Amino acid sequence: MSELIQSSFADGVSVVTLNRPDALNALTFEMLGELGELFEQLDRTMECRAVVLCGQPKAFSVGADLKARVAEYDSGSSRDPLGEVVRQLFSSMGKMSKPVIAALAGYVLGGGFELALACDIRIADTTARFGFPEANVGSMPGAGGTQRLTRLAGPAVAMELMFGGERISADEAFRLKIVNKVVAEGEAVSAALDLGRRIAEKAPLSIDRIKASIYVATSSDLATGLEFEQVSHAFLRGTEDREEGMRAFVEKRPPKFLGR
Ligand code: CO8
Repeated sequence: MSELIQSSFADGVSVVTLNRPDALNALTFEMLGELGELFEQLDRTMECRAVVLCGQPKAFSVGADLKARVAEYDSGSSRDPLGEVVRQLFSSMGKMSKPVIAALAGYVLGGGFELALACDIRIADTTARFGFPEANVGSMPGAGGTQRLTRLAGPAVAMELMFGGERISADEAFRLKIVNKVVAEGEAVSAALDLGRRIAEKAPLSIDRIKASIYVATSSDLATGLEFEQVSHAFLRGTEDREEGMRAFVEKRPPKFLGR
């Protein structure tokens, strides 16, 4: 792994850092490929119970690297390898068995905003600024932004942000239900870590099934969602961790979950 993506692990939580500060974390093919590989690896790692994704103080990410895109990928209507990688990666995040929490500061623009929307939970500090400038350069959010933001904040909000391209503050993003929480400058990562550690204490299969059920709720009718929930609940009833959780409660001790 290059220095473009850094990661560390403690207390059941992996912290993944986008590390291209000179270009405000503009996303390149290489970075996205590495991020995808790392997420795949973390998804398979039992000890990792939650992931915090963060950037740099000045930018979570300003989106696609426009310079690289012009130089390498700008081939009109032909294949779009960056688009393919980005869509695959962002969709895979929703399918991971553990939560991905975005810790946001500075610019959260374009594809960087779409990356934040592909996370399960967003915590922003007061410096975070959100916007979709794609229409300024003759493009549009193409990495799930039109779909994920609409589901999160509704069509009118999505259209206003994507038509106008204005940047909004962290407080405004909170008011629009785009971020879960706003914290003081420089504290997004520690707030996301606190949440990650709390999640890491829970039964991992419960977290996995809750996440999957909630995603089904955002993309299906009620009957389908209720059925998925019921099947997931029935699955958990047969797990060792559920037995352990109940026993630990009765014995007044902390549970020891093994993900079985
Ligand atoms: N790509 C490459 N480099 C960038 C980008 C970018 N998107 N944004 C900033 N940089 C670079 C600058 O060129 C500059 O580098 P250098 O010093 O070598 O010239 C450095 O980062 C610092 O930038 P600025 O000096 O401009 O910093 P400012 O604080 O003055 O301004 C802004 C910051 C407002 C963020 C400004 O740089 C800007 O407007 N950047 C463009 C942002 C943008 O348009 N992003 C959207 C890109 S399109 C997109 O993300 C679509 C994703 C679709 C995914 C694929 C689906 C198919």
